[in-house]
Formats: sequence, C-alpha cells, structure tokens
Amino acid sequence: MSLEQRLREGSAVFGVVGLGYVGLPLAVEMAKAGNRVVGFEVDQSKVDEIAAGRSYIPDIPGHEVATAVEAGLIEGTTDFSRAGECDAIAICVPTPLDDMKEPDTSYMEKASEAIAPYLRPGMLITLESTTYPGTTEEVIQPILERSGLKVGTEIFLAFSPERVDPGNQKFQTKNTPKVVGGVTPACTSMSKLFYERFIDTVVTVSSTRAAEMTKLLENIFRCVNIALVNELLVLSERMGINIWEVIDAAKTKPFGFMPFYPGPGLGGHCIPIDPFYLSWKAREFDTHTEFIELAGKVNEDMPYYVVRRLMESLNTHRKALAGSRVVLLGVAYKKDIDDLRESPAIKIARLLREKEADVVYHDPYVERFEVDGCEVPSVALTESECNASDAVVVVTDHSNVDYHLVVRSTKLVLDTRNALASFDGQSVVRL
Ligand code: SAJ
Repeated sequence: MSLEQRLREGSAVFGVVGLGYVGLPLAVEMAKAGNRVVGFEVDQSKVDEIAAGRSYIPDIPGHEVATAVEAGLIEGTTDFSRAGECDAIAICVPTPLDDMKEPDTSYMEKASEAIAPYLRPGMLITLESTTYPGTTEEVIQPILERSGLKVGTEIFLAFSPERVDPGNQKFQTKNTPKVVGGVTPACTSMSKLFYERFIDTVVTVSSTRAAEMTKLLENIFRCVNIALVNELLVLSERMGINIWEVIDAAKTKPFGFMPFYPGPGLGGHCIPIDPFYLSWKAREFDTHTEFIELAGKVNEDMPYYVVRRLMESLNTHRKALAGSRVVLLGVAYKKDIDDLRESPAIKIARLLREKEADVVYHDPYVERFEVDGCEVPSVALTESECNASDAVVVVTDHSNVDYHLVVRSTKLVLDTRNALASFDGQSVVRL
C-alpha cells in the first residue's frame, strides 16, 4: 500500500525525532488523532518519562501522554534503527548558534544521519527545526539520499516550520496553521496529507526555501519590532516620556499597528537566535541584513541598560551597587513559564556579580538558577526579604507574584516590564 493510501486510511505510522517542546506536543497531537507514533530521542530520561506516562513539557498535561501510552499510540526509543517502522518522520531538533554566532546545524545533521540507513521507498521526512533557507535541500537531502533513495521519486522531503509558543493557552499544535513546502510538488502534497491527519489547517508554499524563509520572517518581524520599542524606551526615558503609555495609546489604532513592549532583553531559543541564521546565509548572496544586525545590537544591549538604570536608581538612594543586595524577581525568559534559555536574567546576574552586588532571585517557576556554573541563591518573596534588599528588579513579570507585597516592603523596585504600572509607590522606578 502506498504512503498516500496509508495516510488517507489512517494506518500510517509516524515518527518524531526530538521530543522537546516541539516534538512532544507534535507526537501527542499525532496520537490524539489515532496515529501510532514512535518518538526518537538521544535522552533516555525522556523515553523513561514517556513510558511512565508523564510529561516533562509544561504545555502538555501528563494525562495526555499517559492516555496515548496506554493506548499503545506513543512510545519513545533511543533505538534509531526503528525508523524503518515509520511511514512519515518529523525532525524537531535544536538549531542553536555556536560561539561565533553562526548556525550550528549539527543536531539536524546527526538526526538525519541516524535515520538515513533505515529509510524505505515511500517514506516522508519533514524538517521542523527553524533554519536558514537552503538547509533542507543543501544539508538534509544529501544525507538522506545516502540511503540510495532519491528524494521526489522514492522518498519525500519537505520543510514545515514549528510554531510553538510556549505557554500559549489559546494556540497550540493542533489549531496553529502549519506551513509546508516540499522539494518537489509530490513532496509538498504528501506532507500536506501527513499534517492534515492531526492539524486543523495546512498551508502549502512552492518550495522548502519559501517555508524556511516564512518562519524566519515571522521571528525576525518580532525581533526587529522588539528592538524598535527597546530603542524608543531609551530615548523616551531621556525625554521624560512614558513609552508604555505611548504604546498603549498607539494600540488603540484599530489597524496598521501591532504592539510590542520594551524589556530587559530577548530570551528564548528562537527570537534571539533565528535571525542570525538568515544573516549568516545572506552573506553567501553578498547581502548584509542590516535590520537584523541592528536589532540584535539593540536587544543585546538591554541587560546592560537595566544594570545602568539600577546603578542610577541606587545612586539616588546614596547607595553603591557594589555590596548592594539585589533580588531578581522572575528569571525565566518570559512570563508564566519555567524556561531559562537565553533569559536576559542570566546576563543581568552576571553583570551584577561583576559589579560586586549580592545577587539572589525569586521565581515561582524556576527551582534552580545557575550563572557561569555558580548557583544564584533562591529566596522566598517575603516582607523581611524585601526589607533586607537594597533593590528588587522585576526581570520577568510572572502573574503569580504578590507585587503589592514587593512595592510596600522594598526601598527600590526597578520594573523592567511595566508590571507595576497600577502601583503608585515611591519606591517604583519604571525602566
Ligand atoms: N519580548 C519582548 N517584548 C515583546 C515580546 C517579547 O521583550 O513585545 C521578549 C520576551 O520576553 C522573550 C522574547 O522576547 O524574552 C521572546 O518572546 P516571544 O513572545 O517571541 O516568545 P517565544 O520566543 O517563546 O516564542 C516565539 C513564538 N511567540 C509568539 O509568536 C508570541 C513564536 O514567535 C514562535 O513560534 C516561537 O518563538 C518559535 O519557536 O520560533
């Protein structure tokens, strides 16, 4: 029976390589639609968690994993030779930057090398990892064709960007439209059929490069606009203008405007990183993506700006930063999640330590916060702790924090997220 027939009748077996914040939700969604899923992981602990019917991804309730496991629809394995059991495999592995801020495609290459020996005629492979235009056909396709199978005629290959927004309760894997672009039209139509099995809306584009660029446009759009408001924040502060008030006023415009907000810097595994995948590839075409470079510079400066503003604020209290006790309130990279990756809190803690401040943190979602191998002590958010501190810096504005307690019992609160806009406390300094 052909892949198309197996996809149409629902007997196809699916595979997911990489069971992280993208792969596990994808595998669960596939299983919820009745498809058997084999999850491939290099991390045995993730395989064990799944076998025990537990979820390690906050957006995925444990019972959804347990239900799928009990129904025999999901299993994890570190045995990549089982890739041959699958009819369609989605690759969802990290695409970080190396120390020189250049793309590190090693995870995608290793994943492709791991499954290539086991490919069978008729199989579909999709790449979901955010990457530069050209990756699918220049990097992944040659590796997969080492199997001796030709993409487009014997196997199918497409790119389909992940669009996971960690913590988003409204848009999740099933109801977020999925863009797909294949190496050939047959690859595109086969990947459309695949994703339509478990995702509500699938949007096809003409090529893998168009799909790769779609994702980068989405994230560069965010990165550049966040940098814009960060730059306007710095200017507005000098002009004595409240940029937060201005943004709220601007967003009353019912068309042609989308609000972004200043902050202590860009965190997460995507927005601070993905744009540099494109600027790296652009050099091959003698093009300098100046918007991306400038946005990166502005966003990367924000942790330094936060520390400068803290020093100025302490100065008005006749206090030096050196020797001051500073509580970082909220260290995850964005509100109401537990993820520390690329969090601006890391850079802020490092800078404060360099200036000999006594740094501690409080974050209800983060049990352990380590910077350069040295643990930042966690403190309870109590009146005595606030009283004892010389400053509290709201780095991430989690919802479940008693900001009233913080404002009434702290000498100085530097609010980098406008979380305290409704508080009229003398101690509050807005970034
Ligand atoms: N941030 C600001 N100001 C803003 C918005 C965000 O400073 O106005 C900061 C956040 O605090 C965070 C960083 O930028 O540190 C990234 O935030 P984000 O809201 O872009 O969220 P991510 O990186 O977790 O997920 C994003 C997705 N989010 C949204 O679309 C809202 C989406 O762009 C991608 O699906 C995802 O990256 C990805 O995986 O690429």
